[in-house]
Amino acid sequence: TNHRFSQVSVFSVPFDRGAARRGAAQGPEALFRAGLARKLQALGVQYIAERLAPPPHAKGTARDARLKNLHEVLAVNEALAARIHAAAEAGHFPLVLGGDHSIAIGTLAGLTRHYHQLGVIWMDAHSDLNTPDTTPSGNIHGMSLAVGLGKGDARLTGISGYGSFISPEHVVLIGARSLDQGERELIRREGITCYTMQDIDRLGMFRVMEESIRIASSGTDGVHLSFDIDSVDPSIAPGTGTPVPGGLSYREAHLALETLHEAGILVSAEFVESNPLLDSGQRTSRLLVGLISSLLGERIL
Ligand code: 4U7
Ligand code: MN
Ligand code: MN
Ligand code: MN
Repeated sequence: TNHRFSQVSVFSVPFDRGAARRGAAQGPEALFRAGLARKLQALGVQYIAERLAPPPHAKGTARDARLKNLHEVLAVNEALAARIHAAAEAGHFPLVLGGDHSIAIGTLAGLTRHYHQLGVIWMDAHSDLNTPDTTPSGNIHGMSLAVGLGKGDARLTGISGYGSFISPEHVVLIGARSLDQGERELIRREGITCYTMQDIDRLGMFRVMEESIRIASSGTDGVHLSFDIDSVDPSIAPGTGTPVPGGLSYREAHLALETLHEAGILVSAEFVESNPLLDSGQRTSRLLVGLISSLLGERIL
């Protein structure tokens, strides 16, 4: 993915309390069951694997319907941010396996401690730009990109610690097809680049990736890929909690990750929202192992 990294640090994050449905916590182990370790070895990737501890249930703490399971989300993301920062400092490439998408809060917080001008490519059916004021659900996995931009509840944005956030001009959304009204307004107001499924239909995935790579890497010191499996069409990736029809095809998804490998701009990646309890057999887990392989340089010929 990028020659300047000696090693990949794989972080399994068995956490799903940022989402409405349980099961994404089992995502990482399903990827290993589907052959991830064998694939990394076959690709010659030097890696170390670490599993974060699931946070204890916060019992007796006040419940907030606009920020569900806030205390658990804070605990896992504070721990993750510290581990990601340490990996980045050590010159490693963090590969984060979720877990629901709320864990991007910790990944981004850890990365922005080290990379002060981080670019972000966010592949998702959604934009995850809600705040407690706009959320229709109260689920924090729909707020993680907003938190990365420094918006939302101060306890969540405070995980970043150093008050260093990503800038809207360095963010690119790819695959969007389910946006809430508050998210649309934020995208327009902040001038965030968004390639919707309509744009991908019209421009083609290769051009969308060329433009995304240019935008996310211009004026930044590294680019993070946040890949929500619900960006892919539910007909080929059924194992996810918030499926939306009309998503990326198998080849569009692979093309995106192959293009990112070739560009060599990434400093980190995460794959989230895979829910083995909703999968049909190992379909989604196997697809993800293939997508991760494309990102790490697997070639057809
Ligand atoms: B995911 C939603 F209202 N926008 O905020 C919300 F449609 O990480 C969905 O992208 C969020 O899967 C989906 O709850 C979060 C909803
Ligand atoms: Mn998401
Ligand atoms: Mn640093
Ligand atoms: Mn999503």
